[in-house]
This record gives sequence, structure tokens and C-alpha cells, in this order.
Amino acid sequence: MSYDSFAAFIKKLDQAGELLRIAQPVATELEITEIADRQMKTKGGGKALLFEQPTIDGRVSKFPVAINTMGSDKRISLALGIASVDELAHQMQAILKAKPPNSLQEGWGLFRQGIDLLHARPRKVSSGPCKEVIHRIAGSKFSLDDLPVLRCWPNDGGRFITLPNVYTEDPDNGQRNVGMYRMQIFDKATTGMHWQVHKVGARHGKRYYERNEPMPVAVCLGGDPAYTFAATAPLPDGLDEILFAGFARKKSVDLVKCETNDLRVPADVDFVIEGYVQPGELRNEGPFGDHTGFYTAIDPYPVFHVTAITHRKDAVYPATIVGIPPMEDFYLGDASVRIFLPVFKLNFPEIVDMALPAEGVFHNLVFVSIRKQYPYQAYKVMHGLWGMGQMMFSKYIVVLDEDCDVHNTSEVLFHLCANTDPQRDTTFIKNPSDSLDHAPTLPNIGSHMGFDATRKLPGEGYHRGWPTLVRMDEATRERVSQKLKEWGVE
Ligand SMILES: [Mn+2]
Repeated sequence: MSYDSFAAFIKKLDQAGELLRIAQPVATELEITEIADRQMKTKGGGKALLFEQPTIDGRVSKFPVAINTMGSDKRISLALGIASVDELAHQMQAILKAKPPNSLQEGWGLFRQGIDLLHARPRKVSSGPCKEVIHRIAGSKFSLDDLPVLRCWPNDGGRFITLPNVYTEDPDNGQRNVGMYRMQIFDKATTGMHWQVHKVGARHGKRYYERNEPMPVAVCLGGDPAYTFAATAPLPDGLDEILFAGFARKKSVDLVKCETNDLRVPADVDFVIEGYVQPGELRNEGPFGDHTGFYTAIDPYPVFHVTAITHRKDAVYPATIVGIPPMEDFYLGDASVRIFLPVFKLNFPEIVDMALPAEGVFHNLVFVSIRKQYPYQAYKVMHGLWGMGQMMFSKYIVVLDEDCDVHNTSEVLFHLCANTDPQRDTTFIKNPSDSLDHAPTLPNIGSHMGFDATRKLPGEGYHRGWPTLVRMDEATRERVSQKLKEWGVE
């Protein structure tokens, strides 16, 4: 199911009891994020918030602000129009089952064909609601200052657009990418563009730099939440986010051309910020209270020059906030892992389940359970994950047996501590590190550690006979449950 506007999604959240409306004026400077942080720290992710009168330097904005709209399992399911996240995982598995692939590469190929066949292919249209109001920056009074962009934390370097879908193209083959890179507002018509060295946007930028041509960029805000989900999903390089969004929402995406460059964007988004990045131009960006829970330092990043802003008449400005976990991004990441698990299993048939606990802020900690068959299989899985896309950043990987629930951190710690001999069951490797990780001595590179918390086999030199977990038998459990129910003391 799809939403024809971001407002329609918010209405749905309201009907489902997932929205709090705040009619009083609230400052876009720190106050909105403080209220949102309290919701996000509530068990289960709290509620989505709609600020109907956000203020910018004391004056009420024309546009309301929505935040925490995908910060719970239920809201992500509502965003994607599915009963639960597992539904989408099953659909992906069904595509892959139609003709079982022999490799991950082939799997993604089949997946792409599969979703193409499901009429997910985008359509070109000549206009749409995102063009209801058109401001060309040259000669217009309207500017970035009119958007209710949040200042999130006290030591932030400024206001940041936190939920942008950034559209770029590879100049060589026209391949589209949609990514999410935070954008610091520098002035009325320029922002930072925080694509880190490992991101596709940065790679596209490098190609424009080599050709010495300005790089067209379009930034979309709002519209069907499936777009935003797709922009954050761990799709392999080259798999079009718009194709994936069409598949997830079961409706082709209508794409309309920008006013001041040739990029195409979904016609139903709330805002389109059009412009370009001049190759080689860098400007200091930050600090920013980041998803690591720490401020990231000031660093030079590309500059985005805005040439036009178009929007719906009734546009709603979408935002999120990152910081000490758990935050909204945890729920997005967790849903992604569950949806893409069938694809991971293509290359690693032994993988049973995987979790990125909130405390690990995505890249710091991975729990993975496997059906272990042979010696050192845990190491094979770690090294495989360290070689896959953004999983390369995983600082600590803990491999567990299939009987451990990786979504229960307490259970994982029990198995980790009980099943390991620290020297024997750990390994250190060198790999790229997340640019945002402040711990490594040098940026972007560092050591990574794996823990083999699986039961040890004779083939691994362990001959003492692995003991059995103390667990009650099923028959007794059933019988006692029945009795407690009868006595009314469950
Ligand atoms: Mn991509």
C-alpha cells in the first residue's frame, strides 16, 4: 500500500493512535528535539510528533514539523503498508525462491528482475504536487531560512536537515542513487553535504571531480515514507532505491524532472531542494551530535548550492534526531536487518538470525547466530560479514549458536561469557572503520574484533565434551502452564 503524500501517512499515524499533535508554538532551536528525544527514549519508541506551530527565531513557520514518524516497529509497518516487517522479508524470500540463485551477486540480480516484474519500475510524469509552489532561488525572497530546520543539540555547528533523500547520478552510466546524508545550513542558499568517503554519493562526486563538471543534486523531503525507508536501506550498490521503494509500497513511483537540473524525483514529495555541488569545493562542517552518541568533529565536506526549492502547498517538514541510543534510527536499522536477512542468508546459509543492538549504534556491535556444522565456521561468518557492504565497519562481531536469541542482549551476554576462552575464541583484523567512529587512532581505518561464542568442537581442539544447557523439558513446561492457568496464577 502507498501514501500519496506525507500528510496522508501522518493522518494514518493519527488514526492508529501513533501521533501526538502539539498545537502550541515550539522552537526549532533545541526544544523540538528535546521533546522528540523524550519520546524516542520511551519504551517501544514512544509516539510520532507533529508540531503544528514550530518557530524559527521566534516567528511561526509556514510548515509544520513531523518527527519520530518511523521510530517504532508499528510505525515502520504502517509506513510500508504491511502487517509486520517480516511480511516484506517473506516477499523478498519468495522472489529469491522462484529460481534459487547460486551466489549473492546472482541473488541480487534475480531480486532486481523480480521486483521489476512486479511493476515496481518507476514512471516518468510531467508534473506533480511537489511543483505546486516553485521558488527559483535567484530573485526569490524564499530561501532555506523559511524551512523549519532543526538545531538539534547545544554544541551543534548550526541547523541540520536530518531526513533528506539525496538524489545523485553516476555521470558515466546515469545510474541513480538515493542516500541520506545530513546537511548543515550554511546560509540562505548553501548547505554542507556530508557524504562520507565510503558512500555512493561521494563516489559519484569523485567522478564529477575527475570530469571537472558541476554535479547536479536534488534533495527530497517527505512524500511516501517508503522513499525515506529505501534511502536508508542497506541495498547493494547499483540497486535503485526507487525501484525498491516501488516494490515495498507495491506501486510504481512517478518521477518528475527538476526545474533547474535534469534529475528526476518522486512527484509527490513535500519539498524538493534542487542544486549542485561544485567539484573540489569544500567547507568546514559540524560539529554535529551524531548517532554515535558523541559530537562529530569539524571536517571539510562538499558544499551544496541551492538553485530552486519547490514544495506542496500543504507541505510538512520531516525530521529526525540522532544521539545517545535508542533513537528513531535504531528502529529503521532493525527493520532493515530483518527485511534483508533472506539476502544475507544467500551467501551464509548457516546464518539463523542477526541483530544490531541499539547500544552498538549500528557499526559497533553485531550479534549473529548460526547453525554450526564444522570447525572455525564462526570465523568464516565474521570474515564474510566484514567483507559485505557497510558491514565492513562492524567493530565487534559475536557469533552464537542457533539456540541463542540474538535480539535478547541479556541472553547473548550469558552465552558470550560462558562459552568463550578469551584468548582462544577471539580474533583481531584490520578493516575500514566508520568515518564517524572517534575511537580509532586514525580516521576511517581500525582494528575489528570477533568473538566465537559457539560451542566448541573436537576439530577445534576441544575434547572435554561440551555440556548441555540446563533447561526444563517441554512436557513439564506445558503441564505446569496448564495448571497455573487453571489456578488463575499465570
Ligand atoms: Mn544505493
